Amino acid sequence: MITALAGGVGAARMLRGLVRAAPPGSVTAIVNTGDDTVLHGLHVSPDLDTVAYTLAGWSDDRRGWGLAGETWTTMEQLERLGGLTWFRLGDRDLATHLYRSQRLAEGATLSEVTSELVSSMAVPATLLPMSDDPVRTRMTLADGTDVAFQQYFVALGHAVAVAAVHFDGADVARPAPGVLAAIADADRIVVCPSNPVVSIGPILAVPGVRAALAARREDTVSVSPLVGGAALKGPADRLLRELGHDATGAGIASLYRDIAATLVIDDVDAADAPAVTAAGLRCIVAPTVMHDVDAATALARVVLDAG
Ligand code: FO1
Repeated sequence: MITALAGGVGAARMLRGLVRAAPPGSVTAIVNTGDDTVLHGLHVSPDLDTVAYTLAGWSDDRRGWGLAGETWTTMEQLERLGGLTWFRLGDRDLATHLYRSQRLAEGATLSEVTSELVSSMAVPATLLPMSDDPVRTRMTLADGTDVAFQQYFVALGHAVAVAAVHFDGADVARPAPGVLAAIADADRIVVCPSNPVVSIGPILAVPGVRAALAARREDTVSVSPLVGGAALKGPADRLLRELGHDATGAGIASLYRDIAATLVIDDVDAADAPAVTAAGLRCIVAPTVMHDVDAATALARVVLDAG
């Protein structure tokens, strides 16, 4: 059984490789919900949807989120009405938010709704929200203002300096059903190449999760989301530096030291290996850029074979 900690795009690509490299039905992803937001009265779970769409083969890989072949007529009409359109919801993507919001209004939990969507999309993995309780990532910007994650990531295009990150609700959130068991029972645990601060961080902030992972440290392999000190997509490197960490393999190693015994870094960062080892993690140097499914599958094999 493989359990993966997952955020958005990088994790979705890693999971696509893991699903191909591991036995059928053996992959469980614990997915970040700190990016979740309510817009137009609809509950949107970006990372759950990005992972589900990617594993279902429905995703628009170029855009990195949402559905392939998407149309935007509802957004165009909403524009005419003077509605909220900075967060783009495609016509087909809206169906997911309508389904999830209706089921939540009926009293279903996020886990139950996720399980229903996974089976209707025939997603070849188990997807668990990190929690069924609301946890919302918020950014304190360098100028002191406090904004919700999507405001930072989309409305501001994450082109602003961050002074602090916090996860509203994390202190009273409970791991979703199956999360602690997926950690305790896994043969291998993978920390996917997601943003360590705002994608993996919220998962670790759910009480009980970090301790459960620490107990499985020896069986946990983490994959750096940085290549040559930069994130392939999103603000991971800048965020790390703004929050006082090094945007290097050693910086990632220091963040994951208590939960993972191994860190995989890209070939271009091979010179970082001694610093990763010095930080107390075994370092594996391998190609980590998953430009296609075969590359993702090769990386998944590196992670699964990291004995
Ligand atoms: N990202 C954007 O940069 N612009 C958008 O308009 C946008 C809309 C959107 C709608 C649904 C969804 O599931 C994701 C969406 N994203 C958008 C990506 C989203 O902000 C990120 O996937 C995560 O929150 C960070 O990984």
